Amino acid sequence: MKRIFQFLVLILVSSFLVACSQGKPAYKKELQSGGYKAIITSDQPPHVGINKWKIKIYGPDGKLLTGAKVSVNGYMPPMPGMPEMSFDYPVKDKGSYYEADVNLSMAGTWQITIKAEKNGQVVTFKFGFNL
Ligand SMILES: [Cu+2]
Repeated sequence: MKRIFQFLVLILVSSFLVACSQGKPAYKKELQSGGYKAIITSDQPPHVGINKWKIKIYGPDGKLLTGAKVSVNGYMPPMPGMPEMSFDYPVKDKGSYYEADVNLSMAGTWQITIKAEKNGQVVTFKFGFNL
């Protein structure tokens, strides 16, 4: 009887853990700019290498901004013995979100600029972090 109980608890706990890990992205970043909002999510926290970011953009009306031309740039300021670096990452339009392969090639300070353009309107989101 005790073993059955332990088994049931184990199943309960493990299914809870699975549900948690599926529901919550490892990385989430919310950005605001001129009434627009961008939400970045990823299965992994920022790391050296290719970071797959899902980017959802919302207009001032709160609705998803679809069909925009989105660009993502990563910039690293100059370091001792190293010039500045700037990369434009590939971005795919996935319908309800945009997917960017953000290649953070080394540890250090990164500044990310996300631009979305639609019908002549441009919105720019910026943020930075240390890797
Ligand atoms: Cu550097």
